[in-house]
Amino acid sequence: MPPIEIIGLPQSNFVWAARIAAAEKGVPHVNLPLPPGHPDVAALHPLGRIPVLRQGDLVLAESRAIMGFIDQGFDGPALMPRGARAAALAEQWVSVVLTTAEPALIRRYFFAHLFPGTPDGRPDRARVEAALPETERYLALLDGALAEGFLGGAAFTLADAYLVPILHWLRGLPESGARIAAGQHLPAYLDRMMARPAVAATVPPPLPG
Ligand SMILES: N[C@@H](CCC(=O)N[C@@H](CS)C(=O)NCC(=O)O)C(=O)O
Repeated sequence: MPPIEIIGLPQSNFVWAARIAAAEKGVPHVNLPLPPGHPDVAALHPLGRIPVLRQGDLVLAESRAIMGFIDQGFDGPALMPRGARAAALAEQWVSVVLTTAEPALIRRYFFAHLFPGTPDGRPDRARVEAALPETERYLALLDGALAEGFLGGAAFTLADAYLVPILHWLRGLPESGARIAAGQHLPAYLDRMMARPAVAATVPPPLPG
């Protein structure tokens, strides 16, 4: 079998989610830590984004396609339920995270800390404050959805692979860290997830700065 490469900086929540999926499935992979926009990434991804999966002559962009390929294409534990009803319920949570929670929590709140664009490099307080209400809202929503032990259910799915990197990065920031710590399910969930072998094996190096 040609080796599987998952291309993209390992700190990217999408790259990490894809790597968690591979590790949960028991599929070995190599990580090429290239940033978005790198010429090698631009040559493979229609939008120059990360992650990209490459295996032999197969090149796949978009984390959901990559994670679906990993789940469907290899032996190992199912990462999405196979029945229509359970699969749809899990997919619903994948979609909630991908389309609404992630942009609010990472792109708007977390990036106001990480990429502030301020002269002294300090967090952009105006952007942080503007993002806080929706950060609170999504963390409360996700907290409630963890009642059965995993996101939206009682077994690990790709929805959890997407959520763990987001929560990991948010736990390191003051406002979101406090909100996670105060959650009913979030702190124990994140501790349990971080202890899973597939997650522990793919934890990226700390973010620069
Ligand atoms: N829908 C894409 C999103 C990927 C994405 O936005 N990745 C970020 C890094 S976390 C990126 O490449 N950003 C660069 C850009 O937006 O140009 C997926 O699920 O793979």
